[in-house]
Amino acid sequence: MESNRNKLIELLSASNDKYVSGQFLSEKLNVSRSAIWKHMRELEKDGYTIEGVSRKGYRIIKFPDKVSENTLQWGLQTEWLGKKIIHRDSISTTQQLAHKTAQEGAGDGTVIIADEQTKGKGRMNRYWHSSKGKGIWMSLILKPDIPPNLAPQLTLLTATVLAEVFSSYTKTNPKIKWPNDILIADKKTAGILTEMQAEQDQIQYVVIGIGINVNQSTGEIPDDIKDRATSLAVETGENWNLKDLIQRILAAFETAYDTYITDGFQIVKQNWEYYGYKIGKRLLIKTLRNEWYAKFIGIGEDGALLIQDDTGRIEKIYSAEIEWFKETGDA
Ligand code: BTX
Repeated sequence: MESNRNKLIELLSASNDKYVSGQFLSEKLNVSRSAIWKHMRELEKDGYTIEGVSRKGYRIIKFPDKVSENTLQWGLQTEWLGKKIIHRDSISTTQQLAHKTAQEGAGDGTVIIADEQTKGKGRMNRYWHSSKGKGIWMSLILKPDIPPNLAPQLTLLTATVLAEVFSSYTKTNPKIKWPNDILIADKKTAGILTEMQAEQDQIQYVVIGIGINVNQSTGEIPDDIKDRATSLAVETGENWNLKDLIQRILAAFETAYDTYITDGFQIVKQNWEYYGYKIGKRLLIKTLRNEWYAKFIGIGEDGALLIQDDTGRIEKIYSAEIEWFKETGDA
């Protein structure tokens, strides 16, 4: 029963908004046309809106708000990204399943997404809080034909995509804190974790993990990060449809990524600097070895952080080196 239902949704989704005849569906599922009709009524109980027109057939007009492989695929405006989606209600971390799926040969553009992560990962073994149904927790599997040392550029690219979608769709004013935090009103709304499997000079695959706080209320943000974290709902006073947001992000990502692969990093750099947090400010920079003041002047052609010290000398800092940077009062 359940599998027939899924098959039906799949067949209807695949035809987008075109009608699919009852005859075709009953042949495919090997059940009577009245059984098809009953399935449709059941689907409506699950939150689907289905239109049935005699001599034309059926089509789905509206999917339930719930995120699933089918609801995400329906209306997704991409050529290759998210053509395969794996959705889980709950998972330890989407990164792990993404690695496993990639190692088993998943195609470029496969998307792994979950309603909840029980062991969400941040960078350097930090945790990422990923509560059920409140945010977007997803990993993109990519196979870019670029040298492995350029992979960090993909983090910056992802950050610009999120900033653009937040700004145009949710009308917020996002800033990107180098290299991978998206801040709204100075608080972290999204984070990006890029992991890569590569041989010496060739990338096998990259997994880009994207975590976005969407519909948490202030009270739902854990106490230990409350002063540094926020959600789109807190900042806008509205709840956002996760499916719509995911689809917009995937479509925007595909466009930005295709442009990057053909034209290089220049446009990403410009977009990044447009949203860059504290560009032009004097910062306290702290690495594992050192601590000093310098002015943050932008990012380099390779994505490194560009700083200028008090003597005017410009230096590049890579993400592996920096622990944090903070604006000083005496700019
Ligand atoms: P990060 O290391 O920059 O940030 C982690 C730090 O951010 C934590 O130490 C904590 O202080 C704070 N933090 C934890 N959870 C949240 C949250 N929900 N909102 C704001 N701040 C938080 C950033 O790492 C990279 C995050 C990537 C998350 C995605 S989700 C899909 C994929 N799967 C997975 O396990 N990780 C990625």
